[in-house]
Formats: sequence, C-alpha cells, structure tokens
Amino acid sequence: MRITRVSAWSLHLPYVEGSYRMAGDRVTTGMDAVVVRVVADDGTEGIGESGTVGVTFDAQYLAGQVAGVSTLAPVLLGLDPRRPPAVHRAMNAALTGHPYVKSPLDIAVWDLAARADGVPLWSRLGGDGPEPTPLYRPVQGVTPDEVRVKAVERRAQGYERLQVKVGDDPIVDARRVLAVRDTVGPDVVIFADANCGFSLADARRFVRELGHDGAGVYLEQPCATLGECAQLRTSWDGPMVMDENIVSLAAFVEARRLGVADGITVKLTRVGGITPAVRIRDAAVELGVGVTVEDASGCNLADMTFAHLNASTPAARRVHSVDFDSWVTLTHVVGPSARDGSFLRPQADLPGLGLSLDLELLGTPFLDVSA
Ligand code: 0XW
Ligand code: MG
Repeated sequence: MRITRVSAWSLHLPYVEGSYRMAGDRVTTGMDAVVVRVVADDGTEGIGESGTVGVTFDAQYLAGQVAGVSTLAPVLLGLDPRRPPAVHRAMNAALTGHPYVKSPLDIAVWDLAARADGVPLWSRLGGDGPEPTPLYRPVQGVTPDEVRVKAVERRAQGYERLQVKVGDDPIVDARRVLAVRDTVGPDVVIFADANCGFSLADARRFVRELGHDGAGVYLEQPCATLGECAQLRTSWDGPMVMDENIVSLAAFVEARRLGVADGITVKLTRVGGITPAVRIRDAAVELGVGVTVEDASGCNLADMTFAHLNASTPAARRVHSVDFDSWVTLTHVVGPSARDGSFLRPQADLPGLGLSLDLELLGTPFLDVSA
C-alpha cells in the first residue's frame, strides 16, 4: 500500500460564546484548524485535524501550519501508510522540529492505517474498548458573581469537571476559584489553569489565598517554566498538572523528575501528532501519572481523535478531555458525534476515526498533491 494523494484545507472556527480568554488578556474569537486527507493507492482514505488557538498560546500558528504541511505533504507520497511511526520518521528526516505541522498529517495517516486494517483507531492503538472519557469545560468570567452564574450553566450543560482560568491577579483569581468551589460543592473536580500566567511570587500568593486545603483544586501550569513550577512546591503540596511545558517525552521526564507532573496534558498539535503523543502517554502511564490527551483547538474530528486516544489509555490513568465541537459554530465532518452526555466516547466498530469530510463546507483545498 502506498500514499498517492495528500490534500489540505484550513478554516476558522468561531466560538458559540463569542470569545475565550486566557491569562495575560489573550482573547480569541475563534480557533483555526488545518484539515488533511491522505489517500492510498487502493482508494482508502485517512483524515486528520490539528488546530491553534490564536498565536499566543503555544509556539504554533495557522500560517506556519499551512506552510509546513505544504512542505511535508510531498514527502508522504509513496510511503506505506500502514506504518505511521515510519511515516513520522520520514517527516522528521525531511524537516527538523516544527511538530505542529506534522500533527494533522500524522493523525490522517493513523486514521488510514486503522481503516486499512478495518478496525477503529482505539483498537489499532491497543485499547481495551470504546471506553468513555469524562469531559471538562472552562468557566469563564472575571468576578465571583460572573463565575457563579457560569458554573451553574456549565453543570446544567452536563459538565461534571470544570476548569477555572487564573494567572492574572492572584487575589482576584483565588476569590473566583473559591466562588466556583462554593457554588458547585466539594465533589466537582476543579482545575485552576494559569496557562503559564503567574510569576512565581504571584503563584505563591494565589495558593496561599486558596486556604489550607487549596480548595481541593488541581493546579494546572501555574508558571511558564518547569523550574518555577518546581520552586512552587515549597508552597503547594496539592496536585500539579503540566500542560504547556509538555512539549516532548524529554520534557515530561524532566517534569516528573522535578516533582511537578502529578498529571499531564498531552496536546496533539504541540507534540507532533499521535505518534509522539502515544510515546509520552505510555511513559506517563508506566510511571503512574494521569494523562489527558487533547489539543488546543478543533471541532468534531479533533474531538473524535481525543475520544479514540483517551479510550486507548488504561482507565486508571485516563483523566478527562475536551469537546471543542460544543465550543464552535460549525463542523467540517459528517458522522457520529464524539460527545456522549458528559463523556467523549469513540464509536465501537467503524474503521479508523469513523468520520468523513464535508467537502462542500471545506471548499477549495490550499494543497492537493498526488504521485
Ligand atoms: C482549555 N484548552 C484545551 C483550550 C485552549 O486551547 C487552551 C487549553 C488549556 O488547557 O488551557
Ligand atoms: Mg491547560
């Protein structure tokens, strides 16, 4: 089997709720996505989505993805899609770094490989079954009153795990987290995600302000570097989860060595797709670390990819994930939804990711190469 054609589209995904804010006044009104289709000589197809949320979250952006996918697509032509790690090695040999441009191509090749075998992707990845992954959703807002209202709304929408954005004023942020805790009670899981926003001093003030039990929250990526997060350990002995710093397997190993990775979030686009994500995930599982597999952006195709990846994580280490399809106003795929109540759940039997592209909505590809 040989890859004979690679096509790619890009599109903007506006938010249902108008905007999304992270620490440091990083506000976006939608997310960007690159969608790839890889076709083999027998007509089998694979598709993949990889996206970015603005240009100030991770070191990745749409124009870079468009350029990089265009550079790498010809490298795939002629390769056997049934061996995704070999295709990934060929991409690395052709272009050093830039993992975010490799991600949509890698995902599409994995989808194709699973379809070629006639099995769902969770099965191709060695999962126990089409198991569910709990969903979380950010609670946005500035004042305690705003987040109280939003937290009730999120619970009514079915989310049983909440993420509160922090990373600005440590006192205001702590009051907001405490307001959400007070509103939802002790049993709802809350992640306080600073998205790298706190200085070490402000992170210390924030955790002090939460009180002696830290409001029972998980602290997500409080500061920008692993070193600062490690220094915060003298003030915070609660659970700490690394997200932005998990750029590679080596970064995860270092985070674990420093004692800041009780859990990790592996973002597919950041690390370069399913091939590197699975390596990091499997190492984390072996070391007893909880793992979230997700991304920075996308819609139902991305969500379905998270559903399959997390279903292939052993249940004891599976944490939660995100349903971007509920965040944005449009979808570019046809097929089952990855959301099942308050969970993501992959389809049981359809080969690969079980979805096909809505070519009418996607329009003209920015790239279409064939052998
Ligand atoms: C909540 N997210 C998955 C959405 C944004 O892309 C950032 C990310 C996070 O963990 O902050
Ligand atoms: Mg995060």
